[in-house]
This record gives sequence, structure tokens and C-alpha cells, in this order.
Amino acid sequence: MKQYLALSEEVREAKEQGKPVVALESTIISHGMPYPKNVETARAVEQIIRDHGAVPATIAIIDGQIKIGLSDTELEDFGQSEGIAKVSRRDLPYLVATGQKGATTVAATMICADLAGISIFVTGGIGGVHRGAETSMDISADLEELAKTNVAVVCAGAKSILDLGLTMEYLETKGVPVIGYETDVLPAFYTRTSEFPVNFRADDSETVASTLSTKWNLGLSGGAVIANPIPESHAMAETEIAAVIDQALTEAEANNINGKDVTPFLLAKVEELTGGESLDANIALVKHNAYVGADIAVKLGDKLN
Ligand code: PSU
Ligand code: MN
Repeated sequence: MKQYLALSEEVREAKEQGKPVVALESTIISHGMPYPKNVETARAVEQIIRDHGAVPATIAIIDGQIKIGLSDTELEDFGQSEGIAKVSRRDLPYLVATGQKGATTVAATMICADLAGISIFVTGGIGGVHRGAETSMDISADLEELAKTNVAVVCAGAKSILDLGLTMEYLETKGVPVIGYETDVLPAFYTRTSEFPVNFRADDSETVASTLSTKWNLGLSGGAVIANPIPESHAMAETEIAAVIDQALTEAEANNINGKDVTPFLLAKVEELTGGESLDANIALVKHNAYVGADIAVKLGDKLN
């Protein structure tokens, strides 16, 4: 397995010294935000993680290797290149075997983080059960990954392009705890609230870290969702975002978008329809997640046995 992994110098040193490492995904860079804000944000997020006592490891597939930690040039390349493949669990072996570039989703980043011994992963939002999944069967592989891989995902909940109620049900079936960070309800990415309660509330990173270490030390495999609401200052109006999402969903249907293209299509539409506002919100929430995730990684420290 080790022949496929390439750790950056910074990550290798951190692992050797037992320092906390936080994983970051690359789909958010290549498919989640436009250039150059995607690269600026990726750099800023990495720095926030360093400033809070952990080491960032942005994960991507390059030249037949799983990179755990990207150089500045690689980050820039992922931000600029058009048409980099979006890689989930299904796609990972083919992209590695054929030496192509691949941007890892939440599911694939969890797999790679786990291979590298990293337990905390920061991103914006997770995939979930799509609206209408009872007929389309469109359920993100992110949820299956959360069911089996021991990595906690710090995010701002999930966008209501998804059916948040069914997403919570699916996670419950799979035994994945959803922990609200300073909140009682699932945040909906652009907004701080939704109508769905989280399973547990944590008001500090220590509670999150000890819940995770207890889960894994008990041998309860699988991940956890740490749902951290967008900062109040950047939260968007619920009615505005709901209308935009409805329109994006209508356009996806009219254009017959399906499979792995659904989520990137919806994300791009929402951004187009709200102008810069949703992009600013997206950037603010990822930065906030980076701060919380680094703190949890530090607290997790040597709790795992
Ligand atoms: N949701 C977001 N931003 C994102 C994604 C989802 O708010 O960037 C990306 C993540 O990489 C996630 C993926 O893992 O989309 C889910 O894709 P799908 O629904 O096709 O599983
Ligand atoms: Mn899907």
C-alpha cells in the first residue's frame, strides 16, 4: 500500500514527531470554487491550520500517486487546470493506475487520509441523499464512506440541494454520529440552521475529541460528522438561498444532469445565481471549519490507542 502514498515533507515530519495532521480535499479546489479564489482559499485554510497547532495535508491524485500534502505549485495547478477528474471511491484505483490527475471528494479523501493515518478532515460540505433519491437512487458515496472509514469530517453541514432529512436518516442507519458544534440543529451550509436536530451537541473541541477517541478505541469503525455552522456574519437569508436552490434543481433536471455531474452542476448554478455572495459565504465557512478542525486534531493528540 505504501508505494501509492507520497507524503509532503511537512506532513512526513509531523507524522514522525507525532504532531496533529488535518486532511483537506481537492474537489473543493477544482470543482467547488472558481480560480483564483479556490487557490487563495486553499492556501489560507492551510495557514489557519498551521496557526492553530496542526499540519495541513491537502490530498490529491497525481502521477500515479496519492499525494498527502501538496506543494504550492501543485495547489496552483489544481486550481487552474480545467477538466481534472472528480475522484470518489469508485474512481480512485483507475485514476492512480493510469497516472492521471484526480481531485478527491469527501469519500476519497477519507480513504486516503485513513491510509496515511490521519483522523481529522476539514471541508465545506458533505454529499448526501439527493432530493428525489427514492427514484433516482442518487446517494453520495460520502455517506457509505462515513459508515466505514475512521475519519471525522468537520463541515458546515450539507447544502439543501440535498434532502437533509433523508441524509440524517441514512447516517443514523449507518451508525454515523452527527455532532453539532455549538449548535442543536444541523446547519445547512449557507445558513446556520435547518429543521433537523443533530444527534449530539458539543460546545468545545475537547468533547468532540474525547467522543471520537472513545468511538475508535471501542472499535466502533466509521466516521463522524462534526457540523459547524457558518459564522453569523456570512450566513445567507434562508428564503433567498431556498429560491436559488429550487431554480438550480429545476435546471439540472431540464438538462438531464446525472451521476457524478449532479453535485458540481448544482454548486456552479447556485454560485452563478447568487453572484459573489455564496462564494464569500463558502470561503468564510471553510476557514471557520479549519480553525475548529485544527483544534479538535490538537485535542485528539495521543488519545487514540
Ligand atoms: N458539497 C459542497 N461542496 C463540495 C462538494 C459537495 O457543498 O465541494 C463536493 C465534495 O467533494 C463532496 C462531493 O464529497 O462534492 C460529493 O459529490 P457527490 O454528490 O457526487 O457524491
Ligand atoms: Mn451522486
